[in-house]
Amino acid sequence: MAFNWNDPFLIEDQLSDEERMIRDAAASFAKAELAPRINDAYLDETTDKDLFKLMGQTGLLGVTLPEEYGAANASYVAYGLVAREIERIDSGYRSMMSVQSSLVIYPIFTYGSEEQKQKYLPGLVSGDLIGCFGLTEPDAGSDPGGMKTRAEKIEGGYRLRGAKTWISNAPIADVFVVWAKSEAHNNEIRGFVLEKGMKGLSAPKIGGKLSLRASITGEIVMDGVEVTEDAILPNVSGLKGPFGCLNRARYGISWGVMGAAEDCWFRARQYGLDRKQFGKPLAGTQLYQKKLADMQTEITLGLQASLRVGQLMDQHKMAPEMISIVKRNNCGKALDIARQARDMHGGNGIQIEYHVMRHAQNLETVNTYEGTHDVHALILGRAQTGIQAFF
Ligand code: TGC
Ligand code: FAD
Repeated sequence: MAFNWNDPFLIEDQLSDEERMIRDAAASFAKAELAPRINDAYLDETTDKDLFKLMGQTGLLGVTLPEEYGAANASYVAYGLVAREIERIDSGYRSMMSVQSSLVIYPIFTYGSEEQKQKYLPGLVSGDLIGCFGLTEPDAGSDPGGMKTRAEKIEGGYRLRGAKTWISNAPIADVFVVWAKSEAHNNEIRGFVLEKGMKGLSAPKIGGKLSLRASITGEIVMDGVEVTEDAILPNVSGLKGPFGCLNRARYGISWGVMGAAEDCWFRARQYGLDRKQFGKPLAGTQLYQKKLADMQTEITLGLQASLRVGQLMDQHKMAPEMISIVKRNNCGKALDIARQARDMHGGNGIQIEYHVMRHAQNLETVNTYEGTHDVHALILGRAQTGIQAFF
């Protein structure tokens, strides 16, 4: 049996025909629509809203949802493969997709009323509506239980006050899934679906990011936003609501970052084959080959692990700690790989045309959001010792 250097464990053979088909659609889309846009979008810090519709038309939003909402009813493995292909181009584009799929479509589908599902899901799946997810606050990041946003009971509904920060898609969002402590429910955390244009709701852009520049980020300011009773997500309460969404998004990220890492690895390999110093290709030196071998090893192990977790999710055997292992490991490894690839490109490595430094910059964010590298270590430490070390 010949060794396949870019698929050492034959991941390809472990996918179903349907998964391969969705993966191929995502790869073609990424090549045709994302690759030509990314350099300008990154340099200019602009987000193309039309990409949501284009992703929707290609069937890449909410892929795990049933067909009645216009979705593909695909597996979690397929969702991971989509994330990998999109993040091969840019982590910001994957962010746009995964917030929409895991953090907006998923909670409305899982925790929403029938009316909420009918009202929002078709538009979110087609990309005609853009969604965002507000959990983090200026004083509550790793510790979302410390949130200050409050929902006060008023006649016929609720009045929301508070501020969310670092919210992907917020400035261009039509639909806002926000989490607040509800006074009418013993201050339990509850989810609310807000809509653009509501009185007291604004979402200013956060400018000046040196990372994830192609994905717009903002605040959500709720200055006494009044909503009717039907805005509350009826079927979940407590932190397990937002965490149920984060499980899906973190899992997708574990595949996505491997796509970014693969792009860095393939580019470093090719650069080393093309570039000669001291009379021979860089790829013919021991140090260069050691770095390529490390990249190949970490990516192969990371992909195989995410595939396993995806299969377990599809079999309803997932535990959140499994996802902490792959989110933490794959983000950390992808960040190391991107930094190495930047170094292996020498001076050219800092140029936008070579892509590797953009990936490295992006992965700084991905290693931080959805639970930092260290927070996932604490989740895993607690799971094996029974002692929580957060405080
Ligand atoms: P803790 O006591 O551990 O749990 C409270 C309740 O939540 C339940 N729970 C989970 N349920 C489902 N899945 C999970 N992963 C869960 N983790 C916890 C738990 O069972 C309990 O339920 P109940 O019924 O007993 O009340 O809560 P804690 O306050 O001690 O939590 C600590 C910690 C560190 C685990 C947690 O707060 C944490 O994970 N922090 C990280 C915060 C985070 O990930 N924020 C992400 C914000 S969104 C984002 O970054 C989007 S970026 C998207 C993009 O652009 O791609
Ligand atoms: P902090 O919690 O203040 O952490 C700072 C440092 O302290 C980290 O190194 C952390 O690991 C460490 N630390 C924290 N607690 C402990 C502890 N107990 N022990 C040891 N070390 C600890 N949030 C949303 O809700 N929705 C979004 O769409 C979203 N998109 C984002 C997009 C971008 C570009 C970014 C940068 C962030 C986004 N976030 C979003 C927020 C993100 O989830 C938070 O930034 C993240 O959870 C970390 O919170 P923090 O920034 O407040 O850092």
